[in-house]
Amino acid sequence: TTANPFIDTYFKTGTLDFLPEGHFIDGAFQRPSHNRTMESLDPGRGEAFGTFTAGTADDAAAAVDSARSAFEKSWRDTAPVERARILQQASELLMAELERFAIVESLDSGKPLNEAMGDTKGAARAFAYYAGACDKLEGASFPLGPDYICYSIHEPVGVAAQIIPWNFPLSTAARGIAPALAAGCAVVAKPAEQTPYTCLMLAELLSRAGLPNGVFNVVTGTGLEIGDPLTRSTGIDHITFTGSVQTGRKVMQAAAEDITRVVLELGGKSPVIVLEDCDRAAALDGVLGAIFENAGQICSAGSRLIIERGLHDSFLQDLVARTKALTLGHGLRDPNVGPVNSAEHLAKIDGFVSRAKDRGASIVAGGNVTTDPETAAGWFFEPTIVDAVAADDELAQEEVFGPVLTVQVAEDAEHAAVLANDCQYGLVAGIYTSDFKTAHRLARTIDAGQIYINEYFAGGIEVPFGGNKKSGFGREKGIEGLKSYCKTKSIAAKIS
Ligand code: TXE
Repeated sequence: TTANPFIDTYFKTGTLDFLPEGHFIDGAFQRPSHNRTMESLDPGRGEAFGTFTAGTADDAAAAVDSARSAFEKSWRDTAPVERARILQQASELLMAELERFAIVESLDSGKPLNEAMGDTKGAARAFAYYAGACDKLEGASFPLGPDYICYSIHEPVGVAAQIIPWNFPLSTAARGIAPALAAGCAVVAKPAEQTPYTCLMLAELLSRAGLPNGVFNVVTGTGLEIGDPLTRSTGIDHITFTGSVQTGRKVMQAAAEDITRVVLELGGKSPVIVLEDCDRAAALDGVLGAIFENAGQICSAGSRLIIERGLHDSFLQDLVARTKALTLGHGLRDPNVGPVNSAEHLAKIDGFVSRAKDRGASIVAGGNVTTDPETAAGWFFEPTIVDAVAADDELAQEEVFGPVLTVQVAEDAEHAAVLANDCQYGLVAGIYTSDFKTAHRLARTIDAGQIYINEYFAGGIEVPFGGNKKSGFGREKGIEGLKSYCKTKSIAAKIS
């Protein structure tokens, strides 16, 4: 037993009695007449724990209509300070209901409960941050001389679609939904079919926070039946997509039909550079967290360790020891590393590692599919380190999206930067060194949207986030993330 009655109930019954059902459209849960459902699976046990609606293109269209009408009727003209009040209230409700959200998030995605708690706090923080920004969307005035008045205003783009992945269901939703609502947009969200629940719970919470009906809608179902029609809908003015490059390409093509704005946050293969003069303890913690948090299923995971030659042997020895000591288990039991999200995804990770083994890879930790040591169930992959990986090896180039770290040796800082840039992705990069000049020189040289110096995953909702190269384009978070949901209008008047 645990200290939490929800968790105890779940382990006894295999389900939770407060899982939402139906789409959330026009301010209420609605079950469409077709009554089609899908099962949501618990990755820690490999079994279903709930059902949800498998929507159709008609359901997606109903959600878009609801959003458009709410946008035009009132939301776009709601005073910013009123929008701020609602978003702040949502943030406070989320903090008050932290455990309930975190338990569902952990169960649905598989991630350890303390990580899900962190994600839920991050989501609450996103609502608070954008609550504070609602009434600060200032325009500018332009000096055309005494005969003119010329100024700009930021208008909401309209109806924004959010297509959300399964690795951070709640926090990815919040970082898109909060700025969209703050800007005055209405939203239709489509959570991943693997993880629908916290987005639906968020919809109900936003209603309680005072959000008018129809301003935020959620439709659940597959990418093909809900995601694709949303990207083609003429009622959608902005698409925020987080997911794979392959699907991102389809989203961009569909958006091109109607010249719809799109922000794409795609995959990564992010380097962590560790130089000889680094703070070793900080670097060890950083490298471990960068790849094994959320079992490596993070777009910005640090999946390529690039280490200076003189440090390689001793650092790797410590890293391997720390990696082998990590505990695995069901997310709700709060292990160091949880399961991966699905059987298909486990097979994908295993495919990468098996092919590397066939090529004679030097696997110095892990390397195998496994199960929860307590129950012999679930979809787990051992925390894995592969040493001496060539720069052009599949494992150093492709996103594995699992707990698999590659190691490459650099001769010096400049060589490390060359290795870091030798990749199709450019999302983030980590640098560990105590020489601030080297750190900032590398930060300028590396082609990535975000650089972490001496702490991986540093920064928060205040800091613009997004990728270069195949990692996508557009920025979320920060004021830049808010402006993404605005269109600037310039007004020039002759007054003489
Ligand atoms: O992604 P998809 P999948 C990477 C990671 C992973 C791989 C595949 O490498 O192994 O992608 O994951 C919706 N039109 N990332 O298959 O397909 C889908 O329902 C519109 C990186 O889960 O990109 C889900 O809601 N939408 C990543 C969302 O897109 C469509 C996070 C993401 O699914 C659609 C996740 C379509 N045609 C995976 N098809 C990151 N950047 O963090 C699917 N979807």
